[in-house]
Amino acid sequence: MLTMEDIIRDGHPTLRQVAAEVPMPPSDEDKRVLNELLEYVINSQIEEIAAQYGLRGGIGLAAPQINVSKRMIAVHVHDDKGKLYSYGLFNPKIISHSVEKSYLLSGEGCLSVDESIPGYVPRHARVTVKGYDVDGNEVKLRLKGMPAIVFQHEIDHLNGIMFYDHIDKEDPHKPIPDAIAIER
Ligand code: K1U
Ligand code: NI
Repeated sequence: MLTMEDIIRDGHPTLRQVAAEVPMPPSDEDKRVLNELLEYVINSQIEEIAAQYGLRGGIGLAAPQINVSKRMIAVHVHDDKGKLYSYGLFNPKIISHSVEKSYLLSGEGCLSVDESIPGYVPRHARVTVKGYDVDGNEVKLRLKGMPAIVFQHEIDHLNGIMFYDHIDKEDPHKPIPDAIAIER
């Protein structure tokens, strides 16, 4: 199983690379890595397991964060109605998005960034994501709220983009016009 020792930190060059597409159908090795990513985020949200292995809680993880430069992400997060979005995806792609933006009032965190970096991270309020599950079946998801934010954060990792790249450097809490503010 993955632990924090497997997660590379800000400054590591892999986090700035554009990750490679995963050939479909996926190899057994690529399936193993995808399952490990999802296992990490699930385990990290179970208090006893997180404490036992020193896992920092996470709601998403992307393969480049474990120094695997391939297009794979895992997300395990509830929306504001309590609906669980638990997915491991190969080659996730935003195929359409709203013009309207949203952002987390408390800002974003990242398992590859040890310090907290305050500021608003503007995201698309709604996205449609297409990808492939661990068995190579196509998956299409319409997302809003927190799940939409997390998928965009993870897909950014596949393109070498960190959440703080989106924060206004002069004024981190500059109002984002017409955007939906999300509390959590
Ligand atoms: O990709 C990552 O580094 C994981 C990151 C994902 C993320 C956080 C916030 C906004 C968008 C994407 C995290 O999971 S940081 C930890 C976190 O936010 C959290 C952990 C446990 C419970 C609730 C939140
Ligand atoms: Ni991150």
